[in-house]
Amino acid sequence: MSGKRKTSWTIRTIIIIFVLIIFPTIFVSCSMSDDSYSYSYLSAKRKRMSHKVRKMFYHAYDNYMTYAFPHDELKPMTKSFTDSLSELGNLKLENLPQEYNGSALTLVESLSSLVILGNNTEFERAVIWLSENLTFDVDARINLFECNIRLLGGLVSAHILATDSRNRFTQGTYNNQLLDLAQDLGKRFLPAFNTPTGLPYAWINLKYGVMENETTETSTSGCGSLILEMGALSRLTGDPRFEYAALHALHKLWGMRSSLNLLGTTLDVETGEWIEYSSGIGAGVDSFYEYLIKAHILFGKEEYWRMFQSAYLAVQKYFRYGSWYHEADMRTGRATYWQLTSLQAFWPGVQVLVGDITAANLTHREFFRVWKKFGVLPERYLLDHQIVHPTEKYYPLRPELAESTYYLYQATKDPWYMEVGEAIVNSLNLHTKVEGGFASVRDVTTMQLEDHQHSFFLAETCKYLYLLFDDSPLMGRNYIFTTEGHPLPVISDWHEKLPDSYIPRNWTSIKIETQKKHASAMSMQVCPANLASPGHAGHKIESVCHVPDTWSDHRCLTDDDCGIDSTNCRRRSCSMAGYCGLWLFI
Ligand code: DMJ
Repeated sequence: MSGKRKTSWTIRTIIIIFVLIIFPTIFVSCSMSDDSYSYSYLSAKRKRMSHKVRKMFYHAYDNYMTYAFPHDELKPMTKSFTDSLSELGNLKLENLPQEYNGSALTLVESLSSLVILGNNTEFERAVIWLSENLTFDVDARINLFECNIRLLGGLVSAHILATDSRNRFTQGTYNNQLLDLAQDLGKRFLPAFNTPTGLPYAWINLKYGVMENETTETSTSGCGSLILEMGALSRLTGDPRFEYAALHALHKLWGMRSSLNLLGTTLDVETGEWIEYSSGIGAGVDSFYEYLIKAHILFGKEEYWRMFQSAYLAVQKYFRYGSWYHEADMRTGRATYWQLTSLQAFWPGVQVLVGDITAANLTHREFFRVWKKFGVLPERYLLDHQIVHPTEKYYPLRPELAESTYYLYQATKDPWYMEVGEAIVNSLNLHTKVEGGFASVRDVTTMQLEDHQHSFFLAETCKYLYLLFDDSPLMGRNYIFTTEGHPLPVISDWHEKLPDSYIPRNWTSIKIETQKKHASAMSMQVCPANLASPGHAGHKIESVCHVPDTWSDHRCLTDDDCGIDSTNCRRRSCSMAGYCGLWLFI
């Protein structure tokens, strides 16, 4: 080949490479990287997505009001209803009531979401209807935990929102009716605590109290996560019995922990003995951990913090395996079940509350990976075989992944979490939206649907997704969310004075140089925000949003193998050559 021909071949090859590969990637990646993180792009996205979630909420709500109200929950596929309050937690559907026509459960669960969406007119209409019609004097055996988080929590939170002048409730139309209803319900709970241990029965008949021969078996979350709602009820009514009962049960439960600071999953309320020694952070235990840290935030008591800290450290020590959490025997700490459950996805949200954001981010990322694999989260996924559990293939519109995404976005403001939220919203619309509402998924491998729209879809799933894209409704207010997503305000009046020992005397002169870069807020016992205070300017702390690339040599096959950049919290992507980075030219 002559020199001239060689040169022209080389030039031609360069032009072809440029036109076919480099130019399009420069064009695509520049427009992606500039656009995808520009302020105007993000605010347009936030607006578009919050509008989309608002539409989802009203599709679910309007259909409930049309086809199911005042019954408990909507059956969206047949446009009918189910009076499911007495079925919640009742897996074998035992002792169902003969004459029970619902408690407008989904409406109560929607109250705080209506306020967050700014729909005060509908909120007010609902409050008036409930004030005039709702009664708990019904012959129905209900699950104490479920009734507490959904009905009591929904009412207490809505009462607080109704009395908040910022919500412009029409003057004179609200006279604490929701609080009266909550107090009536709370009193009906009290007989459940009348056991030799003070641990409450899991089941109670709202009209007649504890039934004869009632089962004495309950779960850790069932008797250990009542304190937020019952504590708030006591603070609001001045009747200490609710808070006392819940706290007494919590003390008893905490006293049953093993020497490893682990608890089991089920126990006997009469004998105070464990029934199931294996436990994790998912079903039957989850909200126990959540309520320790949230009770500390809401009531300012140091003892909640101490309990939480011990429990949290034990979880990290005995359940955690990389980004995952397995189950373990409370007596030995030995791993028992290697399973991911959909409920566990709340955990990164709790970790955000204590400032362990790096760990939260890693775990959240793994849950999202499973979500993407199926389009939604399977109820149970076998980690050792990487397959869905043969009998727990369902996804009942659960909120936990959206919840953690919301917390992580609030903590990092990393736009990547909005992408996660967008993917969740799109999946829900694609797979679960039907003409009559949103249906649960019976089998995530086939996307076969089930005729049930759970009330927590309105209380939690839609709420967290909405707040992810528009947090203005809660701006300037300090709230915690109950495990059912009902906001409770953090107010100094409810805070007991913290002992001096709680706040380090040398608060402002903590030497961060001596602390490990990645040390967690738990191990330092200080809030990360304080470490980043102006007094400490100049100290470079590696960003808490950092997620390492999957492989230490930074090789990758897809974007999923790449992490979050530690310096700017941007998601790294996989180059054509197979390396993770923040590429201008992919
Ligand atoms: C909700 O009722 C609450 O979040 C509870 O703590 C766990 N399960 C559901 C939603 O999945």
